[in-house]
Parts: sequence; structure tokens; C-alpha cells
Amino acid sequence: MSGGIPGTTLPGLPSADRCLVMGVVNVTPDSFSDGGQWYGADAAIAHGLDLVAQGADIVDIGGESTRPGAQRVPREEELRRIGPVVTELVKAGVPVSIDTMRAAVAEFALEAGAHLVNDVSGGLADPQMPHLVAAAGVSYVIVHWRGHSHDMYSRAVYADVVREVRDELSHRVEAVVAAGVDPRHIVVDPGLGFGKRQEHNWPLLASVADLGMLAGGTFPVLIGASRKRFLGTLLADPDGTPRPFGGSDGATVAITALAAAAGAWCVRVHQVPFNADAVRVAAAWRDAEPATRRP
Ligand code: PMM
Repeated sequence: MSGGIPGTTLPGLPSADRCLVMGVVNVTPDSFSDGGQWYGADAAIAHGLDLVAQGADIVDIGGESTRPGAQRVPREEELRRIGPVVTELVKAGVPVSIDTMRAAVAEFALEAGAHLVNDVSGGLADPQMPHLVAAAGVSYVIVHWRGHSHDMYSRAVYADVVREVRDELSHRVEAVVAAGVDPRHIVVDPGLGFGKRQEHNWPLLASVADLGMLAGGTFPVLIGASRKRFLGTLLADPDGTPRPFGGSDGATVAITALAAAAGAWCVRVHQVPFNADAVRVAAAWRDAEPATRRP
């Protein structure tokens, strides 16, 4: 059986017999994929509602850019950015995920009604985070991470990237479970682009089918490839000029289809419509496959 598990039910989140689609709302002036577009609260709220109308199952709201080289924003500023957006989208009935490394920001969002904490540091940036998640009883995305964005590439050194990411994710799973997080609430994510170069992301994607088999359990897998730099590099012009971020949406859709067919639980994307189609194609594909040939 595949290590990824579409159809897994996590508390407060939608469940479907297919891979879920998480639409991204970056309330930041400088995210590498869509920086500045949804920076104002009104624009961000309207964008979140549009993503749901287009087929997003979950909306992921973030107030701190993690693009390579980014410096941290102060906590108060992160709270100011995400506050009204989380509050209004929850009020509108949207399943909200909070993309933050800070327990104080997650706490605000959970009190406002968010159901998922998406922590790109996997609990390493703020040691209070796993305790907060455990006490709240919500779901927790643990992303593979080796350090903050300002110098993430200095840590992008791997002898065997798949084995090392799996081992390090296993340790994080064990640590957050030791802090009280219910293993049934954990989602794992290989953290494409986080301390990983072009050549590190592809083997991780090719391993989606069993990336979730870790630390003695099987966890749902989230994949965030959308608009990442390694796609622009793959699609570079003959002269080597990378494709701009918006020009890699077709490649994102292709990854969505492949990851969903391999059993990913959810994909995190900036453009929803074609990805929402792709997860349905993948579900039909999986359903038609003889069980013995499933990845
Ligand atoms: N990537 C970004 C932000 N949050 N969360 C998860 N779980 N996985 C990711 O790969 C991920 C994330 C950075 O991308 P963006 O700034 O373009 O949204």
C-alpha cells in the first residue's frame, strides 16, 4: 500500500477520496512566488474566498516570507498581517491553515478557528509550537527544515537526500509526539526548496509514495512544489534564463498529478483551478489501477 494516504481524515479538515488542494494566501510583500499581490487584508481575504470558489479544500495563510535569503519579520508584524485574514476566512466557513513558525501566531490563529498548523520548521524554530499544537488537538504539518532562510543553502549538503530527509523527519515526528502531539494529527512534508538545491528536490518528489512511512507509522504527505525556483530552472530558456515564477504553473500541475497519483494527501498551490482538475484525474487513475501495481 502506498505511503501517502489520500482520504485520511484529520480533525476539522475536509476529507475526500482524492488528494486535497491547499490554496496559498501569502500576506507578505516579498514571497518569491506571489510577493505583494495579496499584501493588504482586503485583497488577501478576497483572494482566499476566490481560491475556495475555484476548488481549494483548505486555505493556507502566511505572514512571513521564507524565500531564500529572507530575513525574519517581527512577531507583531506577522500577527498584524495574518490577523484579519484568518479571522474573516474562518468566519466565512473556510478551512484555514496557518503557515507560521511562531507559536504565538499559531495560537492567535487557532483561537480564531484555524484547524491546521503548517510549520515549515517542523517545530524547530519555536520549541513551544509542538506543545501548543498538542494542547489544541489540531493537525500539524511537519516540514523538513535545516535552518532559517537567510542562509538555507549553506545547509543544502546531502550524501543521500531521500534517506537524510526521511531520517530527519522521523526524528521530528518522534520529538513532537514526545511533546504530546497525537500521531494521527501529523502530516509530513519534504520541504521542497528549503535547504535543498535543484538536484535535491527531484529525488524527493520521486519518493512521494513512501515518504510518509516514518518512525514506525504512516503519515499523510503534503507537497509544496508550486512556483518554486527549481521549476523555473527546469524550464529555463536555451540561454539558461530561468522561467519566471508564474510561468511554472503548468509544471506545478504536472507535479500535482504525479504526486496525487503516487498517494500524496494534499498539494499546496498558488493557482487552484488546474490543480483541482489534476487531483481528480489522479484519483480516477488510481481507482482504475490494479491494486497490486499501486505505488
Ligand atoms: N513552501 C513555502 C511556504 N510554506 N508550507 C509547506 N507545508 N510546504 C512548502 O513547501 C511550503 C510551505 C514557500 O513557498 P511560497 O512562499 O511560494 O508560498
